[in-house]
Amino acid sequence: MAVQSKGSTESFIKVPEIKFAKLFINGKFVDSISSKTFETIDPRTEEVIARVAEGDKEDVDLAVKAARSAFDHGPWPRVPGCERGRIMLRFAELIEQNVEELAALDAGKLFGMGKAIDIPLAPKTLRYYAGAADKIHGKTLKMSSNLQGYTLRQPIGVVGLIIPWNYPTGILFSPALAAGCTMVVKPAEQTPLSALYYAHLDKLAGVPDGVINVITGYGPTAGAAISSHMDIDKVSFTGSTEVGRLVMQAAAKSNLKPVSLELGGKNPLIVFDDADIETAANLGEICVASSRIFVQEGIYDDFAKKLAEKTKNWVVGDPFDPSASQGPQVDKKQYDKILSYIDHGKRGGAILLRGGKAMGDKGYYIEPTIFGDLKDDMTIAKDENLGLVDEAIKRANATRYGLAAGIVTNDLNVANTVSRSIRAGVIWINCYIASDQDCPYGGYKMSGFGRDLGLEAIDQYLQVKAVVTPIYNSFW
Ligand code: TXE
Repeated sequence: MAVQSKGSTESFIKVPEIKFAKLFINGKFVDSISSKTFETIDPRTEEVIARVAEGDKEDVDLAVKAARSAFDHGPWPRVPGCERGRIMLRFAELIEQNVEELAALDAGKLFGMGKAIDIPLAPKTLRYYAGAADKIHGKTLKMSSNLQGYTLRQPIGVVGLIIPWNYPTGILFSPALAAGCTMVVKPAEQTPLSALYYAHLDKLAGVPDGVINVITGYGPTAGAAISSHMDIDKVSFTGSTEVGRLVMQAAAKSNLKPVSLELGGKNPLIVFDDADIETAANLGEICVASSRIFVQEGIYDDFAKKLAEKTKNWVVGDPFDPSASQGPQVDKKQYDKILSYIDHGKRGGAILLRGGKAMGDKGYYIEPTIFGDLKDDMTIAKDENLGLVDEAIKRANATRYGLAAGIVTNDLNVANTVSRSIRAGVIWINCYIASDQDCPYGGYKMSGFGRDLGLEAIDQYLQVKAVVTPIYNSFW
C-alpha cells in the first residue's frame, strides 16, 4: 500500500538547515575527542539528515568535569532561586520563538503535533519550575526539649539525564535546573538534534557554562559512561525497561548513585457498557497507538465498529503534511520490532480488525493496526465468580507494567473503585493521555519509579540535610 500523504514529500516543509551537530560541553560546541560522527536518518526517506558528533566515555568525562566545576564553584546552585527562575523564564521565551525549527528537527513525529504539543510543553514546564525555584525550603523539627533541628533541601549535584527518542527533552531538564543542579544530557541516537538546539538556546538565555552539557552518541558507550560514572550524583533515565535495568545495575556497581526510571507501559483503557460510545471510540482512537482496550461485552461490537470507522480516515504520510495523522516509525529497528509484534498477533490467533502491513517502498511507514479478541494470561474460567468491576481490575493489572490506565464510564462508583485499584501511576477517567506540567507522571511496577512533572519531580533533584543543635535553658 502506498503512503497516503496528499502531495510529494518535497511539497511539505523540509528539515531545516542543521546548525548544531557537535557535542555541547562547558558552553561550547566541540568535536568528539575521537572526531567520530554518526548519521541521523530521515525516517520518511531513509536519507541522511546530518552527521552528528559521536561522544564516548572520554567526552562524558569532560562533560562531567565541566558540570562538576559549575556545581562546586559556579553560581548556579548558589544564586537565589528567583535568579534561576528569571533565567529559566528567558529560556522558555527563546524556545517559544524557535518552536517551528525545534519541531522540524528530528523528523518522524507529526510536525503539527510537535509544534502544538511537544515543544510547547518545554516552555510550560520551564515556567512552572521557574516559579518553584524560590520556594524550595526545609522544615523546622520538633525535637526533644534541648535540641533544635531543621532541614535544608540542597541540590543533589551533577545529574545525568538519559533520554529516548519519543519523549520531549525540554520537560526533563526543568526540575533539575530549578533545584540548582548541573547536568550531562544524553539524547537518543535517533533524535540528537533538538537537544543540541536547546543547548544553544540555554546559553542565549544566560544559563552559565557547564550547567547543561549535551553528549550525543550511543547508549552502550556514552549512555553507559553516564550511568557508571563515579562523579555523577544522580541519573534520571527515560526509556525501555531492559535498558533501565542496565542503568540501575551500573549505578549500583559504581557509586550507588540514586536512579529514577521512567519506563514503558502497556496501558489499559477500560470501557464500561454505560459509557457514551462516541466518547469511548474517540478515546479508543487515541489509545490504540500502544495499548490494550478492554470493552464490556454488551457494547463490544458497537465499539469495535465505531473505532474501525474512525481509524479508516487516518492518513499515514509525511509528518510535515498537516493532513497526516500518523508518520513513519522513528528508525528501522522500531519498524522491524512493530512488524514482528503484528506477525506475532496474527500467528497467535488474534483477529486483525485493521491494517497489519508495511506501507510504501521507502521510509519506515506501517499501516495503523488494530487487533481484536486478544487473550491475556487470565482465563475466563478463573474469573467466573468475579464481579465485572473486579474482573476489569484484575485483567488491567495482569501486566508487569503500571504506567497509566484509562476508564470510560459515567458511574462514579465504578470510576472511584477502579482508579484506586489499578496499579498505575496515572489514571485517566473519561479522557486519555491528558497531562500537564503540574500533574506527576511516572510508573508503578516495571514501568519504573520516581515522577516527572509536578512538584514531586523536584524532590528527585534535592537532598535533605538535617541540621541539629543543642538548646540550653529553653522555656519553649
Ligand atoms: O529506549 P532505549 P528507546 C519508553 C517506551 C519504549 C522506550 C523507547 O515505552 O520502551 O522508551 O525508547 C540509551 N546504558 N518510554 O527504544 O533503547 C539510549 O541511547 C545507558 C517510556 O529509545 O531504552 C537512549 O538515549 N543508556 C516513557 C535511551 O537510553 C543506554 C516515555 C533510551 O533508549 C544504554 C518515553 C545503556 N546500556 C519512552 N543503552 C514513559 N514512561 O512515558 C541505550 N541507552
